[in-house]
Amino acid sequence: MLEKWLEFSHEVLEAKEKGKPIVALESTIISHGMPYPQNIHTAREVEAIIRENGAVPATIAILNGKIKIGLSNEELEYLGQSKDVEKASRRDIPYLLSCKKNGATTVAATMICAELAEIEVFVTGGIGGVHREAEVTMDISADLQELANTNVAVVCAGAKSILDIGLTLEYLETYGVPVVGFGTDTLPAFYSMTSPFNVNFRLDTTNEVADMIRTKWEMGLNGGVVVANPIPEEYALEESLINRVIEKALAEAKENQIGGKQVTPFLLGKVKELTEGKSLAANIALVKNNARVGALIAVSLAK
Ligand code: PSU
Ligand code: MN
Repeated sequence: MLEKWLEFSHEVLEAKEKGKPIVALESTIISHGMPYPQNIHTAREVEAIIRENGAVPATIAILNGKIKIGLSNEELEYLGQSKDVEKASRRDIPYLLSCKKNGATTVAATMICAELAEIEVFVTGGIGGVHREAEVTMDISADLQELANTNVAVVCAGAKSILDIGLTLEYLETYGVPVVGFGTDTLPAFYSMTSPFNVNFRLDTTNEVADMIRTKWEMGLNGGVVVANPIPEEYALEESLINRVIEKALAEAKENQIGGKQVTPFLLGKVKELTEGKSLAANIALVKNNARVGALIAVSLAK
């Protein structure tokens, strides 16, 4: 049944047959998270880092009504350049498939596709979460419900402070999603190594992280795990700068009455504009750092 929708690249198919570790990658970050051509360069570099660390990358997207697990160069290029690729989260998948459209998968949608493809580890930059003032707007990313239900470990650099990080942690706690700090006691805030919030558990090696993930699923405790990996120090942005910029971006979003799935891409775009590209360099560095850690976790899990 599912074969009808899933299409594996040769590389990923071969990895599956040989039981090699595989790491899923999202495509919203390519189509809606970074500008061209940095998006394509980063996507390729991230794939290369995963290979160098002993795993096989599987970038996921919806193309022409198929869920692609592993993309060709041309497909990556298309996702990076085309202006008519939808941002695809859980609710968008059936429409995009049945109408044979193209979609760049968010964390939520990538988790769904990774689970269908039996891939246990997924590397990204930042997860969606509970937005500031969500008590009025009810803007809570579908990523959090996916983390509650879908058996994929997500390696990220924490949550951006465009979100309400405290409420995001409360939400994850309610749904039993462990937030693990990789070599850190505090939850990183994407552009910075720390935030005012603690992680639930600190683990210092990828073997320990893999053991915890395996234990969760062996216990039948369904749902994801957040592995929070801080941005490398030399790329971290000054917190006063980033806070100022985020306040400005949030005010502009409000002024322009941005809503629904436009909110996150709008805020990310503004932050980039207002930091004159510094945020982009940080974003690229942290994703690459996550790729290394995610690959090593996948290797440990495959042992
Ligand atoms: N956070 C980032 N960069 C991103 C995203 C989030 O720092 O590119 C993307 C991810 O694909 C994430 C999505 O799953 O935005 C969340 O969107 P929303 O808030 O609409 O659920
Ligand atoms: Mn939202």
